[in-house]
Amino acid sequence: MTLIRVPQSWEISENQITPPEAYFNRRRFLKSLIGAGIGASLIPLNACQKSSSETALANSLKLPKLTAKTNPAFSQVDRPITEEMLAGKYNNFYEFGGTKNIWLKAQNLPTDPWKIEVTGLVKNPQTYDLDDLKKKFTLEERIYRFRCVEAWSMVLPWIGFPMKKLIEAVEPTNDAKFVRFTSFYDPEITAGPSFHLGSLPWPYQEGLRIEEMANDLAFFALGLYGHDLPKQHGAPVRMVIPWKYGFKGAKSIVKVEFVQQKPATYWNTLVPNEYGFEANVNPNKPHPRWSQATEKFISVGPGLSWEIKETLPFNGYGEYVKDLYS
Ligand SMILES: Nc1nc2c(c(=O)[nH]1)N[C@H]1C(S)=C(S)[C@@H](COP(=O)(O)O)O[C@H]1N2
Ligand SMILES: [Mo]
Repeated sequence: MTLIRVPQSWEISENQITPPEAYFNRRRFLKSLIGAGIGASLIPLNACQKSSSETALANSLKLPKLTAKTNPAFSQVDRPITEEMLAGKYNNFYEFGGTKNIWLKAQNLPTDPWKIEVTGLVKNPQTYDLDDLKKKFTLEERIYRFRCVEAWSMVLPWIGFPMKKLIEAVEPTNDAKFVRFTSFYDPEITAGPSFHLGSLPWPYQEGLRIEEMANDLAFFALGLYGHDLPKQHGAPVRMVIPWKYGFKGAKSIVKVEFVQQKPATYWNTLVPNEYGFEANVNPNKPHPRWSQATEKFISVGPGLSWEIKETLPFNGYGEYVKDLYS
């Protein structure tokens, strides 16, 4: 499959964490501004690029408050919560480019108004806007471990609701076996230049077995760090599946479809031997190009550094999900 050539430029970012100097250096910073179409007005500010970048980052995280009671079952893990300024500038959101520092480009994501269509094999199809979601579902906070397939990890305080509540609301029929989740996609807005070249399988889609979606851990996040979800993290609503690799958690969800057959998913379509449909975190199953036995835990900012930690089966959530895979 010729598409396998396409990922070469991002093999680097998968294997290696970019040092912060690299993504705050002058050239890249200017390039990212130009990419976002606002370079010209900021170029005279050479002298304070780093601080204006920090300010822009802080602004991208300055969002309306969204608070909810912390679910006592998920109120802490054995690691500190990752600092917000660090999580907010180290993202994967390929619609905006293949590097980690897409936070600025992601600010182009239009999130208001937003609709999420829930459809397919259900008795009660629904279209929700964001207010509907906030009103119809009881929000809670959950502190979850987060593990990317590239072997970096964080701990993030999400605000949202369990996916099983959505299942209850729409009542899937007996034929519904899988669920397909679709991310926002508009090539005018989202595609970074290199991503126009190959025929990539946009929009980004992910899938779960319906039993996985019904597991208590599976979560829709509308917020993070006590406020609305930042655009770089997949505003205004994204999936969080803490026992699976991060790529299973599609961002900026516009559609949820209950279906009979296993849906095709983005990374699995692109590189099937590297990114399986199930993608449970598993220290004993190496990725074809690197080990998954350990991970780089990113917690303290503002500079990027990490601690090497052992990876846990199911990312530490085995007690909740073991029955799904017996
Ligand atoms: N739509 C969309 N969702 C996505 C991705 C993406 O590129 N596009 N990347 C995935 C990957 S690989 C990871 S690790 C997480 C990163 O989430 P974060 O940037 O909020 O930490 O988002 C996932 N969801
Ligand atoms: Mo990832």
